[in-house]
Amino acid sequence: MDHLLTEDQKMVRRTIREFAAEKIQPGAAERDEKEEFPAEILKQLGELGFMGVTTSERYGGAGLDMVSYTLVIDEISQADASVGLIISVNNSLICHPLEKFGREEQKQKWLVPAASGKMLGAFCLTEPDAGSDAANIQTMAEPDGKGYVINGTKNFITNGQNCDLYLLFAATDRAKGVGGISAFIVPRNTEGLRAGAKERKMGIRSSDCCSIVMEDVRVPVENRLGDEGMGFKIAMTALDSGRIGIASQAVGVAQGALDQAKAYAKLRVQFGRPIAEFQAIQFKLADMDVLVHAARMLVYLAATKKDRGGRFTTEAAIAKLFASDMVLKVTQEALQIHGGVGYTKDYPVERMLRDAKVTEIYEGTSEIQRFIIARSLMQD
Ligand code: COS
Repeated sequence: MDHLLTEDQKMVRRTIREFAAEKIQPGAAERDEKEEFPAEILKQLGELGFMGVTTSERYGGAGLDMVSYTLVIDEISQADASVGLIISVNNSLICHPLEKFGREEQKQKWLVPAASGKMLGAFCLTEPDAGSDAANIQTMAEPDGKGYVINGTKNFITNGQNCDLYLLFAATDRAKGVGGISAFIVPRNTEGLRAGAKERKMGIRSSDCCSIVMEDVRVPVENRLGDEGMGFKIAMTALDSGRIGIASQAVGVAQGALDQAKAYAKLRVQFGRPIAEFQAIQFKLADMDVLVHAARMLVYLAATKKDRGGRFTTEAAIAKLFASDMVLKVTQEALQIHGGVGYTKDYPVERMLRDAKVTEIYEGTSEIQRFIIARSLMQD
């Protein structure tokens, strides 16, 4: 895909590739094992401008395009998918909606630190009874004259324990359904808000994920993002970008697994020669390469559509659906090529396979992506 990239985009990719090889990849297995949050890496990524890749420079970001953003997530995820996720959430689900929907004072107060890596954000939409049915949120934000009093529980919140601010969605008028949901910026140390225990996950283990419980959490009116009732649209708009980020993450994990499988096949000798010389293995590698290329192209199509303006909901859903299905196939084949050692923690492919699964689940399951794609087909 190199011929599709500008010199600037290639330079971004070179920078993040070098950083990932030197600073992210070496500790990835240990962080996964210990479920250790990569705080120091995030600080350095912030200094390089990668916490707000597409955020304009005047708000502390790098001011780059969406294609560059996908390259950043792709390269990071080749080294460590957990870091890829943390960065993707802060970029797509925090900085993007703050820039698009925030008032100038909100941007100065929250976006500038979030985009420059001084604050980390978490996106609080999901609830025990509102997963795929995101409009069914039960968390209530009741006006109290000065602002709002929020009560409710969120779950599966990425960055929940380590963030500085939450972008939180709550119903301000339940009778209005989807049109009665509003978005709020809530600092983590707000009284009445508590982060629950860290989920013990199958993969993406160095990114923390927990529930958030709110009991009479008071939020001033100036912390409402957008008008009352705009929350659902803000969430869906953020998720459109988020899905491109997750698709890029899947492409990165798959590329990482393919590279590992290729290297191992060249080294592993059976029947007197490296297994890479057997057509059975070469064909597997060829099929994996085709899948990674195809997914990366779909990511590129979605990102360029966003860069050119206009709605890209369907393109993002197509990229995420294909890439998350693809990464499972590719990581399974990579492990198969490794044989017995692939099933051990001595090689990174087992981690990559565990990390891959969740791309079919978070930021909209594959079933939701199919629903979005089918609905758009029916509207044609
Ligand atoms: N961008 C802008 N606006 C959007 C939008 C988008 N991508 N998607 C929906 N909207 C708007 C619609 O235009 C509609 O507005 P109007 O009433 O003014 O027409 C409103 O939001 C309601 O949309 P819709 O009718 O599509 O809502 P549904 O309840 O049918 O929900 C799905 C649609 C299923 C697509 C949505 O709930 C969804 O994405 N669910 C998955 C949630 C998710 O990804 N969770 C993961 C959380 S983060 S790990």
